[in-house]
Amino acid sequence: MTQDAKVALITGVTGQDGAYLARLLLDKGYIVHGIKRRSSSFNTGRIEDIYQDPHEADRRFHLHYGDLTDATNLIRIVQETQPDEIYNLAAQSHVQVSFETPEYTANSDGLGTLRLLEAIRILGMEKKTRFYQASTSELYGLVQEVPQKETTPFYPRSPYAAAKLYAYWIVVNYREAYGMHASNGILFNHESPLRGETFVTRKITRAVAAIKLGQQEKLYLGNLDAKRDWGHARDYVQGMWMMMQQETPDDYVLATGEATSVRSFVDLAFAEAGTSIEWFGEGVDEKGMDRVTGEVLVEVDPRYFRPTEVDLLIGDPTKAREKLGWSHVIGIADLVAEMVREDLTSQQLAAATETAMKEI
Ligand code: NDP
Ligand code: GDR
Repeated sequence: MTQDAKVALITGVTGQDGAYLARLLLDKGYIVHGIKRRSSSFNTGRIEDIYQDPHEADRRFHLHYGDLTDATNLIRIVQETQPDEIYNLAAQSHVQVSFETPEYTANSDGLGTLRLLEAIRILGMEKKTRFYQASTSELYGLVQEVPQKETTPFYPRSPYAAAKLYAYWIVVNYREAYGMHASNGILFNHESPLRGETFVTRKITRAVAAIKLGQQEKLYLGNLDAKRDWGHARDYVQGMWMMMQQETPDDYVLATGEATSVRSFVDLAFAEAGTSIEWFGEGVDEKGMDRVTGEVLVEVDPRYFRPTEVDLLIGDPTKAREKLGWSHVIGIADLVAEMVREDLTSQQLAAATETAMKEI
């Protein structure tokens, strides 16, 4: 079968982007190895449909236990899998959580990247293995320039962003020092129905579905004024792959070029479910009510405020468009519609199953 197939290793394969990227690479004929963490409960829900039983012949999707905090484990996996391309997507990726777990976040997101680069070097694979680093628009942090592009100065505003800043620069350094094909994708927020439930977009679409189905009364949120450049993960993993196919490594912004506030995202999500929201009050007292029934559906809870906030992220993807031929396909309206639709369907299904179980 796959004698000449390219081999990819994805860290963070059980996450949102890992799941989309694994599918994309399998569709392109790659042999895909993914690193998953040991967990006391299943953490492979997002990759269930591409999972292949170890007993299957001609298997192209393989999972390995591993962790970015464990150097010897990473060296062994890289040695065993001999990847042509490594996509380093694993991270403690929640900005607010990074204020609670700053040292762990630095270890996995910052030093974890170094460990993988060192694994490549220790094994003498600098000329064989290309490296993609999941860098982030959070590097821009405190607004220095709008829209943000590859040359915009960084100003990280969280332990997560500071850890990712180290990772960004160690990738640049290994590229320059050892001639490695290592690239940073500076990706602006990208979402999907597979988005983690505690990121704001998914928290909103899940709550809209639950409120619609009578399973939840209210949605509590933090800063409604924050603006993000939200795209769809499916488009962004395509850009990651494109970076790895370039003759020379480089750093690229992937973004839509359009920013939306958290408040407007709420409006769009409720509208998708047929509810129009009217806002009243100010600051922590601001509320969103159903324009028809007058019922308050959204409230601000300061517990979700961050010690230091990133107010506005809006990216300029010109370089990616000109050099990679990449641009986003799915806009904010379609993204919100897909997320709300999927959450309504899955929660309806869960409710029906629960009822059926009670009737047995
Ligand atoms: P997710 O949080 O959905 O996935 C993170 C993945 O990393 C999960 O598979 C998780 O495993 C794994 N992981 C976490 N810690 C470790 C560790 N110590 N060792 C090994 N694996 C670990 O993130 P996304 O898919 O959304 O993002 C992918 C990458 O892109 C991340 O690095 C993120 O920081 C970055 N990024 C994301 C953006 C976005 O908008 N989505 C934008 C810019 C950058 P488990 O499933 O067990 O928790
Ligand atoms: P972000 O995503 O911090 O941009 O990081 P998140 O969805 O967590 O926050 C976006 C904005 O919404 C505001 N917000 C809330 N956020 C959460 N999570 N929960 C709330 O209740 C809430 N209310 C308001 C936040 O303050 C923030 O301004 C994501 C992650 O995927 C990172 O890994 C990635 O690097 C960046 O995107 C680009």
